[in-house]
Amino acid sequence: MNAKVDAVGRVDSDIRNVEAAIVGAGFGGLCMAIKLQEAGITDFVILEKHPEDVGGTWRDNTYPGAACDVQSHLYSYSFEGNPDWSMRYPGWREIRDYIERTTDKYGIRRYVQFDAEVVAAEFNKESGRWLVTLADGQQLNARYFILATGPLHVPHIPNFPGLDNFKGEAFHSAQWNHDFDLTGKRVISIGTGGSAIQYAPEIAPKVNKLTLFQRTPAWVIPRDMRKYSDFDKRLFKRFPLMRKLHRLRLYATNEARVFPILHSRLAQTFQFIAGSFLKHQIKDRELRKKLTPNYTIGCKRVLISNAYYPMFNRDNVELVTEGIKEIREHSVVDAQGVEHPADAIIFGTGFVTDPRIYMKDFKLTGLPGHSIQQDWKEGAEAYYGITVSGYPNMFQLVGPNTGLGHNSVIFMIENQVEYIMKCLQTMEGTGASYMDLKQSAQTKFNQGLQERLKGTVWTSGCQSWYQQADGRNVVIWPGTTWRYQQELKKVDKAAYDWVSLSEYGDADMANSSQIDSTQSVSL
Ligand code: N01
Repeated sequence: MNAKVDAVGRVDSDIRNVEAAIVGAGFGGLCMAIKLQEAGITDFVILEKHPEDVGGTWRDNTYPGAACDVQSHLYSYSFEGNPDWSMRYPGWREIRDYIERTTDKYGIRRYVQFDAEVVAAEFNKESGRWLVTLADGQQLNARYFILATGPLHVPHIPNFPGLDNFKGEAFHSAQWNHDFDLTGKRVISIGTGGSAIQYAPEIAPKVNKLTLFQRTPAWVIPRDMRKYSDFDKRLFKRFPLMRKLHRLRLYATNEARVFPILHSRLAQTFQFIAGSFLKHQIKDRELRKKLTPNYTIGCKRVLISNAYYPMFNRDNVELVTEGIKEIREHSVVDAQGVEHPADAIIFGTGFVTDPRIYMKDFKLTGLPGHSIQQDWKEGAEAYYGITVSGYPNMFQLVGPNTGLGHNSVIFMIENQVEYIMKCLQTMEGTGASYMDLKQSAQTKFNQGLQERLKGTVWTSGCQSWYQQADGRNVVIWPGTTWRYQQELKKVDKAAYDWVSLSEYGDADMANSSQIDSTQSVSL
C-alpha cells in the first residue's frame, strides 16, 4: 500500500486525491456531505458499499412493520423539516423516501461512489493524509477520513447447533426475503428485540403458526399511533414555526425520559407504568410471567408497540422461553427436547456488537504503532465518539458512547457533524496539516464517562448489547443530549496536537488555545 506514496508523501498519480473521504451513505454520511458542501468543500467522496442505493439502516431494514421508534418529526434533519410525515412513527418507506429526497435536493448523489467497499485505511505521517483502499483495489488519498458506517449493520446469526442442516427458508430481519411468501407457513422467529417485536405482529395473521423463541423479555410501552391530519400538514407547511415547535416538544418529552434511566429510583415509576401496560394486555398469568423482565426498565432498550402483546392472544402464536438445543432439517428443538416444526426461520437476533461494533471489518491503521484492532482490543474508546488518539484527521459519527436509549440519534449526528466542521475550520485557522487527539484527553474523558455510567440503570445488572463481556458500556451516552450539545460547542484545542508539515515532511506543533465557535445545531 505504501509503495504508492513516496518518502515525502507525494502521491502516485493513479491514486485519486480528495479533501475528504466519507464512508457510508446513511443519515450520518449524507449529513456530513451536506455540511461540507454548504461550507464550500466539494472535493470529497462518499464511499458506499451498496451497488446503487443510499439510506443505510433504512435501505437495509425493510422487514414488515419496520419503523423508527423515535418520532419522525424529530428523527430527521433539523435543517430539512418535512411537514408531510403521515404519522408520529411512520414506516421505513417514508423514512427511506425522505433520505432519498434529501440526497437529491442537496445534490449529494453525485458525490457517492457506489460499490465502494473500504477494506483498509492507513494514515501516512509524512503526507498527513489517509490512503484508503477499496475491495476492487482502487485507492484514494484523503486529507480527512470520516467514518459514518453506523454501529448496527452487520447481521448477527448465532451459530446454533445444526443450523446448516435446516432445509427451509432462513433469513435475518435486516436481510428480509420478500420473495418468500410466509402465508400459511410454520414460522419460527428467534429473538424478541426491537426488530422482532415490529415484524412478529405483522406476520402473525398470515402464517399458519408463529413460534417465538425468547431469551430475555423486553419492557414494552405503548406507541403513540396518531396520524397527522391534512390540516396538521397544511399548518406545518404554511407555518414552519409550528412544525419546529412540534419538534421541540417531541425533543423535550423524549429528553425527559433520560432521568428515570439515569436515576434507578425514578425508573421504578416508569417500570410501574410498563408493568400495568403488560397486565392490561396479557390476562394469562403464566404467559405474563414469561413476558415480565427481571431487570430494571431501561437497562436494555425499552421497546414501543401496541401490537406486540395482543399478538399473543392469537391461537397460532406460541412463546417459547426454553432456549434452543438444536436446529434440524425441518424444525427447531428447544432445551426441553420439544421439537417445533418450521418451514422458515427468521433471525431477529440483532447485529454484531462485540468490540468490532465500531471497529469495522477493514484494517484501520493510524500513526506508527496504532491499529484500531489492537487499540480497541479491550473495547472501543473515543472522545465524544468522534476522534480517537493516534488517528489524525479521522472522525467518526455515532461512535463509541454516543448511542441513545431515549432520544433521536439524528440530533447526535448533527452535533457531531457541526463539531467536525469546527475542527476543519480550526485546522484552517492554525495552518495545521493534521490534528491528533492527545491520549491524556481521551483517557480523562473516558474515565469521566464511565464514572457517570455508574449508578445508572444501564449498569444495574442486565445483559445487553450496550455492554461488553467485562461489563463496560461502550455504546451509550450517559446523559442528556442537551449536555452533549453543550460540551461540543467548542473545540478544546488543548485536547489535540496540531501538527504542521513543512515541505520536507517535518512536523511542527501549531499554537494552542481554545477555539470558540458560535455555530450550533438548532432544533
Ligand atoms: O436486535 P436486539 P434488534 N439465542 O439485539 C436475541 C435498533 N432498532 O435487531 O435479549 C437466543 O435488540 C436477543 O436476546 P437477549 C435498536 O437500537 C431500532 O431487534 O440478548 N436469542 C434479543 O431478544 C435495537 O436495540 C429500531 O437475551 C438470541 C434479540 O435476539 C437494535 O436496533 C427498530 C441469541 C436481538 O435483539 C437491534 O435490534 C429495531 C441467541 N444466541 C431495532 N442472540 C427503531 O425503531 C440474540 N438473541 C429505530
